[in-house]
Amino acid sequence: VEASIPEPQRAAWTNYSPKPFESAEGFGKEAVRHIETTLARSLYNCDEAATYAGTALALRDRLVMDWNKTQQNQTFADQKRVYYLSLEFLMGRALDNAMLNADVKDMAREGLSQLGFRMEDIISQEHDAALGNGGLGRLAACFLDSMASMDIPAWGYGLRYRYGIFKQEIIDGYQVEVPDYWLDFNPWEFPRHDVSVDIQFYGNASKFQDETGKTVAVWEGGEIVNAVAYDVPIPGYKTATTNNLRLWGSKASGGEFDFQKFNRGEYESSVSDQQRAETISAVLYPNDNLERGKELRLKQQYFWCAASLYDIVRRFKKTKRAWKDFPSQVAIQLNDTHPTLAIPELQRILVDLEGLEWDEAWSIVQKTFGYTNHTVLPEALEKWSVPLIQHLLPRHLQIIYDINLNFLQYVERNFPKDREMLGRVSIIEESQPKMVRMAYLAVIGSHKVNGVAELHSDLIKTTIFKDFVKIYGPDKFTNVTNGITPRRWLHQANPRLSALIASKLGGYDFLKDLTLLHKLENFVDDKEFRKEFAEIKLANKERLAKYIHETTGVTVNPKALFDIQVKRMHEYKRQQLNIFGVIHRYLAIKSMSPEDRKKLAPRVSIFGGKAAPGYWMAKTVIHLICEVGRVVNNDKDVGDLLKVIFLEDYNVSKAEIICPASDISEHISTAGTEASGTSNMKFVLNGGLIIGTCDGANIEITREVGENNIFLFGNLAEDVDDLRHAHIYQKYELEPSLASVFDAIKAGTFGDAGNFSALVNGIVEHGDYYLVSDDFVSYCKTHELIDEAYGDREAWVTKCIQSVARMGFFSSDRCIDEYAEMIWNVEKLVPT
Ligand code: 4GP
Repeated sequence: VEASIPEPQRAAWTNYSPKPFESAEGFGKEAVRHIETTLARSLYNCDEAATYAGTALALRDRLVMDWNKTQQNQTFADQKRVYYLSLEFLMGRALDNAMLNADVKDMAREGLSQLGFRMEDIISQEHDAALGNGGLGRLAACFLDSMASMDIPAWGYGLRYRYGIFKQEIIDGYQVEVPDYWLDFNPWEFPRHDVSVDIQFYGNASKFQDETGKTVAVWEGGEIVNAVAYDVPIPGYKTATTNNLRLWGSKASGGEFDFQKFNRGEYESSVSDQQRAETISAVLYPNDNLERGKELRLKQQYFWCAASLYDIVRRFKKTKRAWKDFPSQVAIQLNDTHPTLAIPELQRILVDLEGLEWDEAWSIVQKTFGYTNHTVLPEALEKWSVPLIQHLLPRHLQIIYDINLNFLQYVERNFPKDREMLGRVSIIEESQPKMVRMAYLAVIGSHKVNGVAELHSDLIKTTIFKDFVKIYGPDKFTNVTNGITPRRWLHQANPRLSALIASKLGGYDFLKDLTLLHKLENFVDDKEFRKEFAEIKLANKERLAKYIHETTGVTVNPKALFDIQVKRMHEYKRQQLNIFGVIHRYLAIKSMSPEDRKKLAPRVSIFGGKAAPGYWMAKTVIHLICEVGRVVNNDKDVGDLLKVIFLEDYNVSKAEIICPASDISEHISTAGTEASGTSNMKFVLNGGLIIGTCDGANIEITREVGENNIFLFGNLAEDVDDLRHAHIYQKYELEPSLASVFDAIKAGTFGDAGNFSALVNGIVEHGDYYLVSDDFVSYCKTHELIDEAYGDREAWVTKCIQSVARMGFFSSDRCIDEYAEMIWNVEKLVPT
């Protein structure tokens, strides 16, 4: 390829090609050039927003050079690529990450200071890219960072939502949802108007025999919507590798609007097609661990899968390889069942459009896909009604039926004695209406299925996919325990701790190989190190205290024990257990003598998290937390002993302030419900301990950090079924301590008791599905142990340091290694 361009032309090009800045002055020049020319602002009207924009554009120029080169290298190298299909990418802010990964943050800081600005103020101008709900979307973002940092040729594919997850406001103690329009200024995306593809919906599917007697399927009519690519560069840490995240936006096919209608004066209806089309990528569905079969959601899924596959197939076809080579060039990972339609879509492309035989195509499909399951909660398992798929994607329904027929015939041949198995494993659920079970389709169409922590991966094999383990054997199922990127969640969120670690370990290599942290064990008894470690924690708590004061008006004591639970609001995550525990503590303080109060360790209970807009019970819990805060924070008897805070609008950039500031964080789901959890890892990596149930990754965290360094409590997953059964069929006496909490609520201590009756009754009268009452006593006892342990501050610091030293396993780099080896069979491409 290079030889095709004449030497003088190449030399001129190289000469004119921009060079990355290499000093504070170099950065300053670039930033000011962008502020003055790209943004048309000047010294006299340049505020922080404009300075952010100039800084981001200067950084972006750098990024783009590496990005272009990476993409070119990947094309020339022509090796296997990974495609990570995720309906959610919860990226957070990009500027700080870009500066750190390119190792130019100090230069930029100095340059900004010369211009009269503080780095922190500029960074905080950026709007979070919040294209996700919670753990699943943030995991995808961590994986992108790891894949780029590890030089894995990988692309992310997602949707370019115009509105990400809503902004949460708390008004009078209630959650109010406000749309999050984040695209006003987004320097991190590149519209690729030349990369677009028409996507078909509705219409009719029919089959006929061609002249050779072969059956041919056609899908005709219906509606066409155009998918346009928006590319986002994903820089690796201290490597030139810059991967691509491609997000699809929807547009009306064939132009802006209907000119004929416009010319007839029908202005409103002339734009309606355009609006209909744009609706597809307009907004992220705000549900975490919950699926609701809405037609627009299914449209989003197909639109994104079809556009992505078209793109992947087009790229493969350019290599002129035979179709049988497809799986050795392409690995597609399905992040949950949301992209499952990619399976019938690839089959359709291969059979209907490329003319392959069914079996040959199907073998390619199965070798190409891997599927990650993120939940066993029944309400989160996706099912789509057959009539809806029939209507929206008639040809895909035929294909799904054919996949199912072949699969069931296979099962019947191999398990002739278990006739009931056919009904159990069929992709089609024989309900009214019939439903397509997407998880089954994903299992059948993939070569590997993985859960996200050991317990969870065991559970999927013994519960939802039990029959499939019999059918395919256990090797199809595996585990990849989740991880987090240490670049964002240690280095960026907690620069002082990162620097302290680097000073002891002789540099920042641990950010690329987190297992090096184990060397910190050598410094557990090092006085200076311990002192500085504790000082950093205090400084991080002061930073959070300042933020709490600014946003809620409440003053908290940074020396108090900070007890934090931030995550989506969900009954299974049991924020209600936490707030009941807080009320229990409050009642205990109220009944104490002033002398006893003096002995008590002060606490700040901090909550944060969004409730899905339609999830009434979760909103009730938010309201209870806010009401308890209102009462407790204004109670003179209590003073500093207890403060209760609800932080509004929890998101990625806020997590970066919150995670470094915990003494204790709460991961207290009903055992067997939290697939992994990842904030547990973030808090421990930042030198906080955790209270948790034996659930998800808590179990492996315990294995790594040691039982003495974690506060575990509560019933085990294996006991949950029996306990639930007992609640329904046996008379249940409420523990006195929980009963007095409920009495206080019912007495109106925290406002109108009627507001909380459903929450209390769910436990007292309706079976206590999440086993709050079963775990309450051991939960409160464990908090007493925490108070005691925190009293011995030296021992506490030892626990924290040991825990940090033992968190090496939880880097998302380790996850990517495991996926690459066990599932993708993909090699690194190190930039030259
Ligand atoms: C989440 C799980 O609830 C969480 O335990 C896990 O850490 C995370 O995925 C990443 O694997 N699942 C979802 C969901 O967010 O919507 O199913």
